[in-house]
Amino acid sequence: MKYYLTTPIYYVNAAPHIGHTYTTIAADAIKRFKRMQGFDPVVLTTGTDEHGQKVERAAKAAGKTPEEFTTAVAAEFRRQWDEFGLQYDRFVRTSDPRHHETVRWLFERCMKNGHIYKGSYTGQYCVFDELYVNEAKPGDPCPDCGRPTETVTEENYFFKLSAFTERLLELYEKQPDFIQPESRRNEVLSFVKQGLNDLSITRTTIKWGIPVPVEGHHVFYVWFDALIAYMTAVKNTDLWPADLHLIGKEIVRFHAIFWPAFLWAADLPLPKHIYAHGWLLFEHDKMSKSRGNIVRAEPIRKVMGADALRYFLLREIVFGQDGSFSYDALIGRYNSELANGLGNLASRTLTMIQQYRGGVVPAGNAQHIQKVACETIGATADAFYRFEFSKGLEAVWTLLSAVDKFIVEQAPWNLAKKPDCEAQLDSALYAAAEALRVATALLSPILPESCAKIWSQLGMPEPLESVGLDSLAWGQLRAGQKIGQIAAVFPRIDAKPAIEKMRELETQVSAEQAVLLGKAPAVSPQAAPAGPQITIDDFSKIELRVGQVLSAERVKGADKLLHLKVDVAEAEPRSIVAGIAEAYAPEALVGRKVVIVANLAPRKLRGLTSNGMIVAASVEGGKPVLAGFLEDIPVGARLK
Ligand code: ME8
Repeated sequence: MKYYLTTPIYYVNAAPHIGHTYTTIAADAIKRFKRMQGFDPVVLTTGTDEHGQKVERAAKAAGKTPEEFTTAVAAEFRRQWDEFGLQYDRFVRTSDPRHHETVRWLFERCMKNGHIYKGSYTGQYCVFDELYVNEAKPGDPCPDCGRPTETVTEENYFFKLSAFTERLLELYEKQPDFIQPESRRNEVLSFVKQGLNDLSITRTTIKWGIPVPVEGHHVFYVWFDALIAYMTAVKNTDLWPADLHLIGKEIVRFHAIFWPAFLWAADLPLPKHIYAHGWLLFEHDKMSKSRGNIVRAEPIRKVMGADALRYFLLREIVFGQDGSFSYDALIGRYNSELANGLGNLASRTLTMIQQYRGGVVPAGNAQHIQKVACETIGATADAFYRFEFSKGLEAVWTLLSAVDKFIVEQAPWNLAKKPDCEAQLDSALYAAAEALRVATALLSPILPESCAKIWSQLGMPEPLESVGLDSLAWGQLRAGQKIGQIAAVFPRIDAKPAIEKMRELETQVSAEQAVLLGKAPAVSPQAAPAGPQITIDDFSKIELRVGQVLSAERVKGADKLLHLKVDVAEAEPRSIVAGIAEAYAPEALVGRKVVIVANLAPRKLRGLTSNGMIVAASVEGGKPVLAGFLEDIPVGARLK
């Protein structure tokens, strides 16, 4: 039976960050697990969402045509997924002519069935989110991103979404697992219960999009265009409908409301499940390109390996809920659970087989470990089946700890010294190796690269990918099997240098991405202007301190300025006016830690006192980016 799953089709107005990697890693893990469950073929689609005003503007800013720009960024997404070993089968780009064809085909089917009409629309539009903001008045900010909305009047084609309200409610009722997890289903349900408005699905104000049949001056609204990419990827195959759309929670309404309605209107089958996972947070805020608080996955892969990040993301965060990323937590889990846990058990077990049995797996058994292993197979499979990765991994670690304890109790190093304990030693070694084999098979969807290494060190003759969940059972490790070459799979990592290296690479990768997106000119470090040198005493005159933004608002009549209240651990918060309004929405700054120059003489700006300065970096013609910290640091701390 086939299984077709998708990730979102990512926007190309920013390069990939760890949030995109998170979804794609989860999708890859699900794909591998489904294969283990016996689905065949299992097909994963990912890709890039390339149309719309945001992309048009980004391309222009980069001095490229939209085609050149989107091709470069799409290639960067692909490169990242390839280097991460993520097994996508289709990479769909919405600028591909084959996709244009599918969109027009679907539109015409909806039109023929009477679900589309022509009308005109005047309203507020958020260019950043590509969304009309209902009920907003001119000048109102976008409720999602806080950026100012623009007033637009357009002749549009409308989709009769309102006509699908009842049918959607019935769908959620009859198929409670259509939207998962439950919290997201409830959110969609209460939204739809309020009634739906018709949806404008074409634009005349935008050029970079798919032209509407007959009316070439209209292009399709990006969400009508983007959702259909899931179908383009598998057109002319029997893979549709999708079994799963895996997405982040902020786009659940588009998937759970618009998409089924479009498909019904075109008489096409619906996807079976939509799973909206939570957000990856950094410094308590959603990690996102607009907030500028992103971490990239590439430096982590280069320093710690792809599996380290896969493990961390799927173990640390309860899938479906929000969770935080930090370098300390990443290295902490790696060292205690991968290096000291799985890695140590593997090398210990294999080394003992090498030492005491000449590298040949002995025959034997241990009832207690067999029982725990059998329970673990059931518990892990059950959890992974429900995408409860963290719970499934926890179950495997229960087995690993049981085996660790068992080895300590059995003390094979003592048994090996006693000739009458041969059989007991055989049993201890067999049980440990067999438990390791079971754990490795179960972990393979999450840790594919490392599990393949352990598998070959165990000397398993069949490929790891051929292990099916149904047939995975205790006792399949063959006595007499020769183990392979032993090597450490998860060497311990020294936190401080590793974090420093990742930070250094982060700066490098972000500079490379800025060049790719045309946000910064390519500069080599040597080319940076040297400037006059200062002494340490000169530097110490500048009092740099950690502050935390308590409130932020726009300054009337000044597009670039924000008025901030910043806590610097003094009796009163500081009032600071900063020229960062074009780069940051005020509400995105509240709670954020910043660096301020605390001893700058106060000055007046637009009638407001600015007592200090916020430190930000920028390149010629680019937007300012606030200086910040990857670890927590108390307010008021001095930078030296
Ligand atoms: O929304 N935490 O594209 P996008 C977790 N083009 N996941 C995150 C994340 C974070 N901080 N940041 C991003 C779009 N993601 C549309 C989709 S689909 C037909 C069109 C992941 O580039 C998560 O999967 O903004 C989220 O839904 C997606 O990237 C948004 O990617």
